[in-house]
Amino acid sequence: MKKILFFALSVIAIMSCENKKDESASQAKQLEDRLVALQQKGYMYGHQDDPMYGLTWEWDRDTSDVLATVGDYPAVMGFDLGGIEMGDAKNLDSVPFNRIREEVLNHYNRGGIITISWHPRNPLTGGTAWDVDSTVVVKSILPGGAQHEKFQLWMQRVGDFLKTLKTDKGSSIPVIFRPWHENNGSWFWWGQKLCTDEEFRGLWNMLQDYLIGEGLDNLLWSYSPNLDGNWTEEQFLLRYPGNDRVTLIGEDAYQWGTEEDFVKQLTADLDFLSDFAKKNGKLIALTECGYKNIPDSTWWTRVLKPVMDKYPISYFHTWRNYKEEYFGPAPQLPCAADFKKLYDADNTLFLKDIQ
Ligand code: BMA
Repeated sequence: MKKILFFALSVIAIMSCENKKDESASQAKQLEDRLVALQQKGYMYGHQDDPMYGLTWEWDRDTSDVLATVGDYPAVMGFDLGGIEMGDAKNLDSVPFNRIREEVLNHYNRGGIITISWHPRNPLTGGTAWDVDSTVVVKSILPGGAQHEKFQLWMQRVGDFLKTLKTDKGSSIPVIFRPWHENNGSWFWWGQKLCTDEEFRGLWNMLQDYLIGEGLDNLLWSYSPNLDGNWTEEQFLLRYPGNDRVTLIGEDAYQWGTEEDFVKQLTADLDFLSDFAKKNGKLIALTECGYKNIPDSTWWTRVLKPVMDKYPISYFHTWRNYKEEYFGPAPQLPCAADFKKLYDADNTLFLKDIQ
């Protein structure tokens, strides 16, 4: 009898553990399932700081250059935590963190998807994320490094903020989190020439293990290097955090040079990424993309869309619209009509398509 009772109690205990595990995995996993399902319908459009400011306005409520252009919000909205590590009230682009929290909730409530990046300051020099004078910054914050303790506090501040992203009922809001982006370039202190492959992976793991250890199970981890054009699997794997650590593989792809070069590189990368993702069961996205100030009024449908149409991407995300530096559409821009064409296409998804 005792044995039966013990067996029954053990089964109940195991089941309740399993339930807990399922529950704890559910926010990120549910978002992953949703992304997989949506990808069958097409690819979503995302925009950085969309409800915060635009070409001619800032901090208004319920305003968006994208909404004003096509009558719909982006499906994905992105926000950045740069500055949270210092305990600042506003991020590196003067966006109050309280406002980020508010807009994350607004967008989640309207059925949208959130992505968050982080441009932390340089923990060794105190400079910006773009301060690349020293090649020992990453080393200095890894365990045993002189700045390790300081960086613990920085991670804690990121974690503390992320923990506040909750619905009114108190459940965590799922977020596509993509730290240490564009790491194959050398313009951020965590970039290619600024640390070894091993140090980079150590950096990724340190942040991920910390945030997961803090109970943040609502983060869907996105690894997003920069446009490369020449990836081989061997080279890509040098800094790839691993299949157990990444759900979505993105790339940040801007046209800086000629259209031909951009299309060629983007096509090569998406060939590689879509193959790699298929083999490894991952989602892919253009986690950032664009053509600064969109000097070509037909760029969206003539250059970008034909490439995206060929690949199973989850979303493409343009950076912020800020006065002299903008990447998304706005009604007064020459590219507005073309962007509307992109919006009207069957395979592009905006908020109304995913609600
Ligand atoms: C860069 C630029 C900067 C901005 C940073 C973080 O690409 O847009 O002006 O501060 O992103 O948003």
